[in-house]
Amino acid sequence: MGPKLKTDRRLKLKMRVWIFFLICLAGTTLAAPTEEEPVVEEETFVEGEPIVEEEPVVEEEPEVGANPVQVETGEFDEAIEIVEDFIAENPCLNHHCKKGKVCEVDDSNQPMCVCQDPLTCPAPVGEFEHICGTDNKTYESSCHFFATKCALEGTKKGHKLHLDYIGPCKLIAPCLNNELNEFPLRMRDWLKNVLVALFERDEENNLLTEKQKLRVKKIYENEKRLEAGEHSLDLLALDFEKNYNMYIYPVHWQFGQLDQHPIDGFLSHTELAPLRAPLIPMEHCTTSFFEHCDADKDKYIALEEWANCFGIKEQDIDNDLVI
Ligand SMILES: *[C@@H]1O[C@H](CO)[C@@H](O)[C@H](O)[C@H]1NC(C)=O
Ligand SMILES: [Ca+2]
Ligand SMILES: [Ca+2]
Repeated sequence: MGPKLKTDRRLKLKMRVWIFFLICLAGTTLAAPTEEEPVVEEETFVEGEPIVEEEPVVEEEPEVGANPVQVETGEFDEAIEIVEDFIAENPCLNHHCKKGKVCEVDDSNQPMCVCQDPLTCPAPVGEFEHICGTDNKTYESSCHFFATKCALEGTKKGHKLHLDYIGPCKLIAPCLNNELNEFPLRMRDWLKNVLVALFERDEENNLLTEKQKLRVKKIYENEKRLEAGEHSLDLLALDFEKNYNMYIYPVHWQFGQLDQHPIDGFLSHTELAPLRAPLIPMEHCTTSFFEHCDADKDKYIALEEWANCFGIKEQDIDNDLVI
């Protein structure tokens, strides 16, 4: 009943949350692998990108012009006609604005994107919608965050402000060197477990492609596989040594999941955000880990850097495994 057990429990809980999260992530990405449109979550966490980048995007249709009250007073024919004309002509209906902006029509009836007033953001349902910015300020929701960031556009402060993690800002303990070394051990094991879990529930869902299934099947059927569960760091390290081959594919697979916008063999801050932002509050070494992964400090994590971070040997790094 010592502190050891407590730590294990905490790790186990973290692991569950993590696996759940990764499955969701895999679900979203795999569900729409060919679509041009970026996955919404990824767009939410615009991080470290230059302001000039005006990524076109992604929200639901702006709800402009369809005033339900007007539509429902439909007994008055005139009213209906006016509403319909308005809808047909509203140039904002098909005009998408990036996060933090909304569409407005200017004097010559042209749609344009303007900064959203944070006061018009929906009230957050709970603390889990809060966002911690890199200014260590808590924002009520990502809508509030991006609206605020938009208002600062063009300023140095706005340029430096990014979404750091999900949840209210809190004290994040510094990551000690030995903790930093443990991080990839656990993450590697999680990645393998996530893939196996996807494989197990794949029959109806088609979460994995045939090619991916074939690779995971080998891991799944290997009797020497370390089953998902609480394992000491020593055991994880030993298993990595003994069953090294089982870890090669999961590491590549996760890279492919993240390298989507664009698919270029490099992970930008934005591409990493879906993994980073939910993880930081649970794993205080996340930021250090990804910083340290970017060995050449060019702000992108290349496949080689990524694989290296997880202890995959250079001769086993294979672009063809990223599918
Ligand atoms: C960030 O804010 C939290 C909560 O207000 C505080 O506990 C923490 O010390 C702050 N961190 C830094 C680095 O200032
Ligand atoms: Ca990329
Ligand atoms: Ca790099």
